[in-house]
Amino acid sequence: SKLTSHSTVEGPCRQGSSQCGPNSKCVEEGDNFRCVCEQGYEYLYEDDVNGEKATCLDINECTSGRDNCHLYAECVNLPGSFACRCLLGYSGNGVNCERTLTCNDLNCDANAECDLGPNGIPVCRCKAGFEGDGYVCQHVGGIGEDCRIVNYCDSHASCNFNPTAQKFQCQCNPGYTGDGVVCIEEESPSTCDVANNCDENALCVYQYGEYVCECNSGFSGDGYKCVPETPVPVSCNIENICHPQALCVFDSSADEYKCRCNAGFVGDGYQCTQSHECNTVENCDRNAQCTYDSSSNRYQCKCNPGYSGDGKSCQLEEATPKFEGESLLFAQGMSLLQMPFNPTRNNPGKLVLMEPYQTAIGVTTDCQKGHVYWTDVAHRVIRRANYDGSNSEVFIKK
Ligand SMILES: [Ca+2]
Repeated sequence: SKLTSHSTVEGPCRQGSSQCGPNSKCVEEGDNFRCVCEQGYEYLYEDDVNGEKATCLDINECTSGRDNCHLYAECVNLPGSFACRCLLGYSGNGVNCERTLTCNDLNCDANAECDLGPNGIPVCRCKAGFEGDGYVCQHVGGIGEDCRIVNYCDSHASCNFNPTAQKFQCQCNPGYTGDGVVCIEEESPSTCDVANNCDENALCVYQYGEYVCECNSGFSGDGYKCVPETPVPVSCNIENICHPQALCVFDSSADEYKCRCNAGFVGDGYQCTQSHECNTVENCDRNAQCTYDSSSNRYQCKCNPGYSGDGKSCQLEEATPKFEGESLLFAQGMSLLQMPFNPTRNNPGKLVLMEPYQTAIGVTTDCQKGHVYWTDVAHRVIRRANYDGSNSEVFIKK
């Protein structure tokens, strides 16, 4: 037994322990040993004259995010460990912190006071002369108690000396009635014969033992406020007042029966006219589309691109020549002239241009560009000008 007790002490750590630095412990591994940092410490390796040397340093759990303190707690770093402490206004073990109640958090009765209890927890306590849980406190004693000691009178009452009872008692203020602890406003005795408070479209009449306001005929209301009666319109489910091209249907949103024009007709149900809008009638040309026109808030037929018309009839568009009136353009010697097919006194025809010494023949026009071309055989060139004769120029030289 002596040997066995010695064997542990005589293991590798017997010598090795002295080589382990502060905050570390020796761990045996077979015939060898190893220095291991104690819990809460970690190795810091640094270069030494003898090579690499390891020391064990405290882990700062607070700054390294290894703590489990509550959001409303502060973390305190300690050698080898850490601690959590709830912030001011919070209580708990630091891992769990709850807001500490204050007197402001409680809704004590007006006749109660708030104190901090033995655990620092606030408590409502009824004031002297009152009893209850602190949230509802009632006066102890009752009517007849001297109201100078505890004023339990209503807010519409005062504590007065009652000569009959020979003590101070609560007494309702003028205009209020009650025992002084509970006072209610006295009802105004003024009826319309005194107060003259009926609506201008009402009369004050004596009825069933009292004066009351009554609206004049043609008006409805309580007599103090009267409004003109509006004639109740006949509902179409009682009397058929709808247009022949309409049906009487129940409108659940308005909670009443309403006339509604049949499909293909538009109107308020009392007057319906045939709709020509293409969303109800397919009346567009086959080369048109029914589109919604936001400017007129209507559906309208619109000819497809390349077609023109009102949408109900669309024609293929063709490149229309730009003829300037119905006239004949011709050359005569040095001149180009324009002559209407039906000359009048005001429009007898005109000289378009004259080029000196030219002999113009073979006049033709480019109606797309509005040009007139002709040959000047005297100069052996082809010339060009605008329809009105302006910008006359040689187009092709000889
Ligand atoms: Ca620590």
